[in-house]
Amino acid sequence: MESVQKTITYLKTLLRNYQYQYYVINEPGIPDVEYDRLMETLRQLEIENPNLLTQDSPTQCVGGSSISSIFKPVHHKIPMLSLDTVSDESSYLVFHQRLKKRLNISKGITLCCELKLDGLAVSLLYINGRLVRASTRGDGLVGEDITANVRTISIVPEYLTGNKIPDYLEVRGEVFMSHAGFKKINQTAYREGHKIFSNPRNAASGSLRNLDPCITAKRPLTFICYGLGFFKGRSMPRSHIACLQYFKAWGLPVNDNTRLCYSSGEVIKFYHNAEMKRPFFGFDIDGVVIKVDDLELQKKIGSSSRAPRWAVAFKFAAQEAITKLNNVEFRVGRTGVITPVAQLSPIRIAGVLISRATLHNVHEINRLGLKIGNNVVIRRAGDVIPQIISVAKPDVDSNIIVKNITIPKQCPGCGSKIRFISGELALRCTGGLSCAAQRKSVIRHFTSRKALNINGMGKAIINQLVDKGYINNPADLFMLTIDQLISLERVGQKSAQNIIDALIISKKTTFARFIYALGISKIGLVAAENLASHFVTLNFLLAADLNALSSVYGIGQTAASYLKEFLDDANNREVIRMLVVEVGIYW
Ligand code: I6G
Repeated sequence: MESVQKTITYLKTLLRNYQYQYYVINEPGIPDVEYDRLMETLRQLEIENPNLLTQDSPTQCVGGSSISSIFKPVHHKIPMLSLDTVSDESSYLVFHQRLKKRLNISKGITLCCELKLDGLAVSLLYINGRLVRASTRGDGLVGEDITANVRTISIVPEYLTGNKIPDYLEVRGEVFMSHAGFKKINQTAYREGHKIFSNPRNAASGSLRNLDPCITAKRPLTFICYGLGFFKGRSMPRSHIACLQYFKAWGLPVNDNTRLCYSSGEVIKFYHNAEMKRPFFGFDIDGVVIKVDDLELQKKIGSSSRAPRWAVAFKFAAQEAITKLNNVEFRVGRTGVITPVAQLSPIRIAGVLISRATLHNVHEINRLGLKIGNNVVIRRAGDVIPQIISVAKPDVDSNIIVKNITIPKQCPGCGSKIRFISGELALRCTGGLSCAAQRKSVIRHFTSRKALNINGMGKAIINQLVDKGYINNPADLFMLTIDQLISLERVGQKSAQNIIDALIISKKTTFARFIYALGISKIGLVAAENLASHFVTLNFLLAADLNALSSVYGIGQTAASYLKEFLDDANNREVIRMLVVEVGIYW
């Protein structure tokens, strides 16, 4: 018993600490999924040991806190509650059955289903149709006065429009940031050397709870209403959906994806449909919210001190988890860009086993302060490649041994020098056509349709030819023998002969296709055509200096410098010589 009490006390302290980090200082210490898990553990322990349940437990309170002394306090006339959550169909069905039991009905209940936006709950107060105050949820009873900041959100009307506006209307909703807005402010923050936000919610929260409304005004915040608070001065409709329709008629933004459902089956269908459309909304949602539509019935069912009993958040499977960073591997792409790839202790996120995550570039390693051995927060959003969001706060396992990540000086594929391209924050191998790591993709590009268009030379064949050591660069293709081709899997006499014929035909090409086929970074077909018509002969192109290259129409400084570097490389020159002199490519 004593040890259960200790665990409960420990969990309460831990959760309060995380609530402070999340709601007050806007720096989530752990992913939502971990937070939810700790909360659920505490809730279970309290159910099993009801004598240890106290009213100040995080399980009994609304998540946010009004500890901040920066903004004026606002006392909510009606508490701004949180929502209970379910995260699978069977838990939802339990909620649905409980509703029916509470209402003592066997027939269907009308439920209003909405998207659950991942933003910040905000209350707007309109008196005689004019916005007079906006506040955060805070601890549910007392929030923060953020009126000046909310006034900068253009979608929030200063005056309501339309008819029959109540004298006193409190509207509740979510302030959030779209994916496009988030990308834009992080690009600006990066350019100006400011802090990068880790996700749109974090960006919305930081922007909204900012002391300077001029800064908030520059942030692309938006808002959607989801409910009614206190109101006076006219009779309101009888249902939640009708409230939303009134809001809309008064010029307040509402979400058009809201639907009425009449059975648990329809609700589950709505949930799966929203989950499917999730990557396309353009903003983050973390589930759907199901509410009893009839306001009288809502009243009848009532609320706990924390959440209404007539609503539930049906959350999507977690997209985040914590795992260990075991190593960072540096991989070479076709154009020589070297990308750090995180090797992780395998972990399942939304049913998919994850053991790798992209780190984009070396700057990302510094930005995240990553070290090998760190526990890291992984996010897998939609079909996007998993990413490392942050280093997890080592609250339990603080004795972990970590090791710095060494940035290689030589290409892991060919040992050539690596160059740091500051404009792109990228590492790039200077080995060009001779780099083993780039070999297969370089040759694949060379044979592709818009390049030399070598029929029958598919990916599987190229992979086998490189693996067997028959070819190392594009020029070697033309030295292949029928016997070598026949020795490959699924290549017979006839297809081998077809490949040889295609190689012969491909020797007659155009200067532009030849330039493009070399696979130089930033030199696509259009750039290659411009270069070909400008220089006309290979000799002129090979002799051009940086100035001459960048004077070509459509060739910028970056493309010119890649081109120059490529053409100056002795290995690349040798492959070009072999292609023209020994193979006899012509145009
Ligand atoms: O936090 C919330 C997000 C969305 C909500 C909510 C909601 O409806 C779409 N609805 C209620 C009733 C509450 N919180 C308390």
